[in-house]
Amino acid sequence: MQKIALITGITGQDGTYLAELLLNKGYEVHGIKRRSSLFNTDRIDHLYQDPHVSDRKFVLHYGDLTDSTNMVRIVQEVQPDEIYNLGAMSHVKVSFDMPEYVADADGIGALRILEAIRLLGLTKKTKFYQASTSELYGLVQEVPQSETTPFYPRSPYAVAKMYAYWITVNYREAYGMYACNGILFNHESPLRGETFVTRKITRAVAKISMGLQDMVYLGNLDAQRDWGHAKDYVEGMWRMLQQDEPEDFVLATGKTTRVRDFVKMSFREVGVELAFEGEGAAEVGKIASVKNDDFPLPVGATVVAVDERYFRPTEVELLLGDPSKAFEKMGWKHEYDLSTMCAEMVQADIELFRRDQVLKREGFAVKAQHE
Ligand code: NDP
Ligand code: GDR
Repeated sequence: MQKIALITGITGQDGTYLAELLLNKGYEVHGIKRRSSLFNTDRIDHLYQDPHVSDRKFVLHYGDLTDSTNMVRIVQEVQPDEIYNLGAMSHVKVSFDMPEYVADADGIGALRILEAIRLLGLTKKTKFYQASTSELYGLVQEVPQSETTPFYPRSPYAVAKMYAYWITVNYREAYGMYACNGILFNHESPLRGETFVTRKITRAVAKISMGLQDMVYLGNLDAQRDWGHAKDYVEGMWRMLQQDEPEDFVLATGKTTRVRDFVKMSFREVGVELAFEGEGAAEVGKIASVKNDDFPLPVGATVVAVDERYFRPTEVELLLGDPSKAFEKMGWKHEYDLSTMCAEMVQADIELFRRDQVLKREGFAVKAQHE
């Protein structure tokens, strides 16, 4: 029997990789996309099937996690075997600017889907995956962090995700639903949103190396993250819904890296060694030696500066996950290492900006997007 999956957040990084994975496994995949004034399906356009084609395997529905009736209608129409709730306003810093909306979409959004499953009598049919996060650990209580580490959320985003975490556990216990939380540590890829730190860095490195940008402003360079590759992590999400019993799992690499080291690693990919001056807020990074002769900036040029506008009112300083439960029970482990992923991201961004480079060379204005 062909399985049917419904993915919220299908236009995002993880939604795209998960849709690809499930289509390859023979699933019929439905996704919820938001109405926007411009096309917002760039990442999934290669999966698109014209609505006039019969027997489609990839179907998009307009919807929003803040709209209960819309959720009920879509779940009723699709009758999914599996729902992956990946939709969220997922930027931690931005959540301080729009906390109420984030509580609604990221917190109550999960409840809306769980209620749709329950009210439609699908509790025995439909399995539910909640995109929980290592941000739940927040202020360090224990290292490494595992399924039993206490939570201490440090942002409106994390607090909203904490509600979603517990309501998922509660519906599992109260109604016997197959519902689980994947507590995922940071995962990145060439499809990562442009304002998350890794992608912001790899984009900047690509542009600087191509003469399209002079420098990049960053926030806290001392934060430490357990970074994996999104492709590995969507495989773990799927495995969580294929177990005999629903359980919550941490997915992580078990290694942590400082933001500054990711910056160094990324510049190394274009042949540049960076020396940082001092530590902390006033720090300015300078090129110490330029290895490639044709690098557009001189030795000693400042390419990284710290700007406190990127600091968070409350920061999560250290994330380091213990993925041993996922390995023991599901045989899951990460395949990509950080330097391979970093190289992939920098090269993908260089490819992306080749067009801009030609335009600039021919005298056309090139749009700057530094956020
Ligand atoms: P992205 O930000 O790339 O994607 C988020 C998706 O959610 C987009 O498709 C977005 O749509 C959609 N969305 C936003 N608001 C709503 C809403 N109100 N209703 C419906 N859909 C909405 O996130 P990722 O792919 O990186 O992450 C996927 C999920 O996993 C998120 O829930 C995130 O919080 C969580 N997570 C991510 C981790 C990571 O490191 N990537 C780690 C742990 C958890 P649009 O394209 O229109 O904006
Ligand atoms: P995070 O990811 O907050 O961990 O949430 P992000 O890449 O935004 O930040 C990681 C760390 O880098 C520091 N930082 C900067 N961050 C951004 N965005 N921009 C900067 O200029 C910058 N400079 C330094 C941050 O302070 C932070 O410490 C991601 C999201 O995908 C969440 O949805 C997910 O739940 C968690 O990962 C796990």
